[in-house]
Amino acid sequence: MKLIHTSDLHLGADLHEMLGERKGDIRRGELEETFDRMVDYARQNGVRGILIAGDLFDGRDVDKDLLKRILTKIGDIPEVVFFYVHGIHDDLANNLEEQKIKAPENLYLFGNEWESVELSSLDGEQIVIVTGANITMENRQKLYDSLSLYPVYTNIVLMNGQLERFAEDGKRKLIDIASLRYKTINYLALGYEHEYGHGPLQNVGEFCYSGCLEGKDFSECGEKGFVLLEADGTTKMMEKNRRVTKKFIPFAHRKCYEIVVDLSYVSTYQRMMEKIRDQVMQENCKKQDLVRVVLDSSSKYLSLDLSGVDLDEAKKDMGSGFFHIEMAVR
Ligand SMILES: [Mn+2]
Repeated sequence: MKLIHTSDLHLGADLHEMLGERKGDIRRGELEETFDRMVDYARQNGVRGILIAGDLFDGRDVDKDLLKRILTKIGDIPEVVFFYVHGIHDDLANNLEEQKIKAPENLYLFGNEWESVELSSLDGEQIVIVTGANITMENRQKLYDSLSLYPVYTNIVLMNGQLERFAEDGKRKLIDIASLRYKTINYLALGYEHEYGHGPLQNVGEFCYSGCLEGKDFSECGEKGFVLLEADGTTKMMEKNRRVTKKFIPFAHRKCYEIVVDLSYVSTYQRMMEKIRDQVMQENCKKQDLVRVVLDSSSKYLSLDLSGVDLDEAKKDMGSGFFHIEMAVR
């Protein structure tokens, strides 16, 4: 059975400060278009479920029209079931309550205690159990003790939070991997990190962050997309070692690049521009991409006075080859 794992779409994000009025609007629209494209992909490829591991929206206040459009898009394909836990920024259950809107029947919102949903393939041959809960400040201690799964099934668990080893203080929503290790989870679908990443849980299972679907700024560089899962959901009880295999699918419309240019032995402005262009070309940035060029001033072989370089001028000299370009000295 095929499933999609996604998170941190941040629909409705305000990108005007970085991109200006016109391009900010374009980019905000594109975040939504990529969501739509992913849903179309699900329909066209026989995907049975979409796991949204939080931060579907950029904030707790969601524009009513945006909310309606997304719910309509979801409701339009009843053959795909959507599962949702909230992230640190969004809270869809609250939006629906405040706006007095009913969720489509194929959208499942998990609550603050564990719930398990049986997802069967359309032909009824396969079953996967999707279990999820929102982590809150109140439940985050006891949540791990209360999770119990039936090992005869293929178990997918949906959560949003930071891995414990990266958390700096006690106030975060934490994913306690050590406590989840022996819970017979085949795949732990996580949201929070905007970068794709994964690791082992036990001999068969693993945890994975899908990362965001589109890079919005230069803290989100590199390939962005979703995770396509193939879950072995056989109902034959004899089968052991049920597996969920994953594949990262690059899906973003645009990519963000931060390119650090070493200016050692570069003595003229012309030579600097050549070096920038060479490096941008090597990185294979496309015209639809967002590029930030960082001039590295830390070299002890620096002979060009960077304080005398007009960055706006240099940006103009780069031409209008990209959707967005910016320059900085570091
Ligand atoms: Mn996020």
